[in-house]
Amino acid sequence: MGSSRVADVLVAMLAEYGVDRAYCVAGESFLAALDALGDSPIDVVTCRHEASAALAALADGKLTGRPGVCLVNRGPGASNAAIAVHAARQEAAPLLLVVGQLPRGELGRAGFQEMDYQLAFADQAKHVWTLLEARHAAEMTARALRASTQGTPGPVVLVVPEDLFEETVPEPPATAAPASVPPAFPDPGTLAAVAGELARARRPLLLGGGLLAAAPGGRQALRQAAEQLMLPVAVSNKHQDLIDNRHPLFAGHLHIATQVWQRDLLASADLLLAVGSRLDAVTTQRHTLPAAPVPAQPLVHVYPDAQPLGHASRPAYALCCDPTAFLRLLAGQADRHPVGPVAERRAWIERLREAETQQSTWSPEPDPGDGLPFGAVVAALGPIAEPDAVITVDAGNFTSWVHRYHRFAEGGELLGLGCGAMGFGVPAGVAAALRYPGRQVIAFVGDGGFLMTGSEFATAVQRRLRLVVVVADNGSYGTIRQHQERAYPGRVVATELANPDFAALARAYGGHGMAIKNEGELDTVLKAALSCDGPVVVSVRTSLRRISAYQRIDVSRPPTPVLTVGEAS
Ligand SMILES: Cc1ncc(C[n+]2csc(CCOP(=O)(O)OP(=O)(O)O)c2C)c(N)n1
Repeated sequence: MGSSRVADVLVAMLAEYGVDRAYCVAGESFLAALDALGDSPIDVVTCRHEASAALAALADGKLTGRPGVCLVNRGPGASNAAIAVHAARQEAAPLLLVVGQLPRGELGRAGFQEMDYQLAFADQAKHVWTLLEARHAAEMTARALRASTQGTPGPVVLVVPEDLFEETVPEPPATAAPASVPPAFPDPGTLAAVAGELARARRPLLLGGGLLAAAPGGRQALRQAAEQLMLPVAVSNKHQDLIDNRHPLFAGHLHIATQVWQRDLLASADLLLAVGSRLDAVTTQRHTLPAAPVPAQPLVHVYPDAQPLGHASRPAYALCCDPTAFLRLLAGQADRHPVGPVAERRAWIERLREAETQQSTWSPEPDPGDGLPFGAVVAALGPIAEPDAVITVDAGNFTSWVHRYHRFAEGGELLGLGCGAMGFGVPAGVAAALRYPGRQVIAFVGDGGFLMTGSEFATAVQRRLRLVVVVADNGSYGTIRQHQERAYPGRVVATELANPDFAALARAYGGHGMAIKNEGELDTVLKAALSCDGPVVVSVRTSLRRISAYQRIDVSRPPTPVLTVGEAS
């Protein structure tokens, strides 16, 4: 019988669980793990900042439904990665963060970069486990991977002391983990009762949640259940891609900028069926849809973890089961439970549809005089992007235009963070371009967000990725400026930005760089960007006056000028 290093065991276990890519910033505390990865089939993507590495891993986890994996150095590296741990918890997205720890003999003496990860990630990670015995390496790695996807998915931090990575254990390592865990099915009696309620409802609403996005067949199950049972579909925050936005049953996206009139219309539903959503604060429009603690209409809540069921709003029916399995079985109930009030149902669906079409139809706007309304860019890109394009969004006001005017087609995907953390757009674009080299990947970012993690454009150049990064450059932390205008009108403090020439910056990285200054250039430049064989930044001078897809502000002073290369001395 041979022996392996703990590092080899960990990497073998990752591969056994289907991990084919890991993100990192190299560090001396996990050299053996890097060495083991070098001999494995796992693609190691080296990034320029641990925040981006971990956010890219999180994006990969969202795309695949398997844990995204990131390895970081102790103390400073782990601290940089914390934003992704927080985000993965908020998003219910599977993430495994492997942290190299000080050698065991140096712990507890205020060691170099020493940190207690149990304390540091206590409120962020689902679990923080430290490997203390080489012989537990296989089972603990397996446990960490499974824990990140089971129940409510989330981040798991696995801490491995540097010296332990080098220790050897006899082969082959054994784990208690079964090859696969079958999905939990709904109770047949409750399923039939729910199907009966849905058939009788005049104005039901099916709310599709994020767990359906990465689950194999989740989107199809959602569409089929909706079609079979005549159910209009609203989608949870940042999951606008769950169903074709032009489908007659698509009723809207519950996000941070959903307008009150549309929310009120959706809230006039007489039955709410929420599937695969934890019913977080943004999706529920601050717990008004459904209302908390007592919803205005009967709520059916389906989630594979009992904890979120009834967490804020009391369900009439709570089903702790697999969301996709539930929808498939529900669709099969259609014949036994035909819709009763068909005419009223049709009228309800049409009303919702009209409202959604009305709010998402772009009509060109008069020139605001200080740059393009970003909606013009989104509207121009829609018809020339492939239906299965992956769109990633950073956080900021520019996203309001994307959500309002980009219509996701079947096969198209959206990657964004419901928790609103800036810095996700470019790393997520890198992750998507690596995962789907044949698809268009378009990252929408603000000028603020781009300078947080846009250095991963270097990773896109290094890996020669087809990635289009569209930077909405309004010379401002626009979202905060909008809040300032509301709370302290005319008092602009700490929100103005003097930016580099983003197109020139992209070229300096070794990629392509283009700029759009007026509407006339939109079509040509966007088409050129989409046909680039490598990464490209398209910098768009956007209007600060037209600060979001829903609001204008009065900009009395001229916006901060953009310095071009050569002027910035
Ligand atoms: C990591 C992080 N830091 C700060 C914030 C607060 N914040 C939200 S939006 C925003 C401004 C975003 O600016 P920009 O990327 O330029 O987009 P814009 O809002 O101008 O469209 C800030 C600072 C945040 N959400 N995340």
